[in-house]
Amino acid sequence: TIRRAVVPGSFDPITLGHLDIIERSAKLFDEVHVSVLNNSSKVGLFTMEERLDLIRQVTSEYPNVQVHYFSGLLITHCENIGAQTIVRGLRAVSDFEYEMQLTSMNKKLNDEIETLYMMTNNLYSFISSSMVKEVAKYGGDVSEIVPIEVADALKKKFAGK
Ligand code: COD
Repeated sequence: TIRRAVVPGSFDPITLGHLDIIERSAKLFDEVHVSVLNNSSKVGLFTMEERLDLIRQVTSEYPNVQVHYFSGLLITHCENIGAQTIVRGLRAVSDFEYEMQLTSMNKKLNDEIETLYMMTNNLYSFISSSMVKEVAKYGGDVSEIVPIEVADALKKKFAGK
């Protein structure tokens, strides 16, 4: 059987922390599906099309990585694409409580689908999309914490505001 993993998230926008988890997953699984939550009640900085486009650009060197969006339940999305595993990153103890709830609920919905946690790379443990947006908004340098394509996209976003 093909080992398929889903790496789900908001990715608003993708950071080097996310990319590290995706790259490491690509070594462990036959197929990695980076799946972006389309949440109509939560307006992000980047549109869905922009997020997908940025993720596709920065993962183009990995032939086994695919990028999609999903709406509704993550578990239903995993069932639809035939993924047996969800991969999540863990940065700090503060992530743990939310992640435990998420995993427990997903287990309840379908206990055949496993969630695997990867410890953040120490270099990227402090990075979050929200901080990246805040730093970029006020003109700070984010070129060492996001891919260059994302740094450029952030500059354009905030230049136009
Ligand atoms: N280092 C390592 N990992 C990182 C880093 C970093 N610096 N930054 C982020 N990550 C990891 C996160 O821990 C996460 O695993 C992943 O990267 C994506 O991060 P985000 O912040 O973009 O993702 P979230 O937390 O917004 O994703 C939430 C989901 C989309 C998974 C969740 O809301 C969901 O599944 N929604 C659908 C509805 C559903 O099924 N809910 C669950 C049952 S109620």
